[in-house]
Amino acid sequence: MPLLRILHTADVHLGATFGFLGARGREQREQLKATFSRVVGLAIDAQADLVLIAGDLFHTAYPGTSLVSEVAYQLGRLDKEGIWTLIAPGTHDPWREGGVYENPAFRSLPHVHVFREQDLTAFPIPGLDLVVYGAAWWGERRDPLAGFRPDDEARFRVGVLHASIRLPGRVEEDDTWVDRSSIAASGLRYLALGHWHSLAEYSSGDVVAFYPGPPEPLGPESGEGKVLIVELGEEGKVDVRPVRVGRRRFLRLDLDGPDLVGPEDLYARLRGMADEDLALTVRIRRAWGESWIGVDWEEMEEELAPLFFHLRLEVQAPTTGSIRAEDYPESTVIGRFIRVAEREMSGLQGEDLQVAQEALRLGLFHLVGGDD
Ligand SMILES: [Mn+2]
Repeated sequence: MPLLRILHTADVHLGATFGFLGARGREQREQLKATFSRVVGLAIDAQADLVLIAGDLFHTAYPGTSLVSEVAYQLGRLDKEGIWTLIAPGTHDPWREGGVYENPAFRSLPHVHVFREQDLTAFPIPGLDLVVYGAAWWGERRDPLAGFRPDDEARFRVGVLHASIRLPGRVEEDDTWVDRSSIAASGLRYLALGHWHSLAEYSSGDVVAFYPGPPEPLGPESGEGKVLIVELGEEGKVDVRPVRVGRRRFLRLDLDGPDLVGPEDLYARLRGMADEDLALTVRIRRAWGESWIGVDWEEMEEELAPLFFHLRLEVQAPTTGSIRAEDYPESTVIGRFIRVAEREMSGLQGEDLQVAQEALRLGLFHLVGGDD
């Protein structure tokens, strides 16, 4: 039996627009709200004591009224169950005069607290023997955990912050960061982080620290749509369990023409990946040569698109630099053309060479059927 159960989420980005999804953008924008509602449902079902939101709950500091009331309704569901929600404003939804976190809809919920200082502030939670330390992002480049020492008698101490981790040689400068040494020295049992968009652990010393990533994926490289259920037990025990709540998946697939038999093979492969919740971007390199002549890429994309949430085929256009003779046997027209051209060009220089290179480029262009 855990003594304290926390649901940790961050980077929800409610209100984000998804221009790159075209007509489907609106649906994903709606899905962010549906997934957030699922997160709230999970906190209730899991009988969490509190929910920590480590920044970027909203995509902007001034979201529209209907979105604010929707979120206030969701936080109200937690409030009614006596579940606390603690929010550390992030880079996208910073604490601002007249901004979203000053909205009466938030202030009227007794179990909701928004951190508004840039210094870590203690928020003791009555009845749980817990103090939550949090800060708001204010755009100053400093480590809010530097020199921090907790000053309380509580049994449990957790932190909530929107920040990068400073990783020497990799991440040195950002709008906000914490050093691993300050995490290790913080005396916190658990640090709930937000800002980086994928699930990652940065536990340091005895302090367990995680980024959950967005609960609903926002695009490629934005995690798998998970929240963390964090359980604090006896003797410093911390158990962290990721739970998938997101609906959509974003995937980028790189394919190389010479590894594919031809367009039918590609078509069959993509058909086999059909998934109405998958946004798939396929990058196709070097799809030129006999078997690819005359492929109508737009038509292929149109035919396959209904099998996915979103599908985009990015086809690399051929250039002389990207076509290599060794990809094409002498027996093929292109193979022979490249070899003859290279032989002719070997003795040329200056303007003659430029003219010959242009001739090769145009010839290849016609042979492989590139775009105009
Ligand atoms: Mn974010």
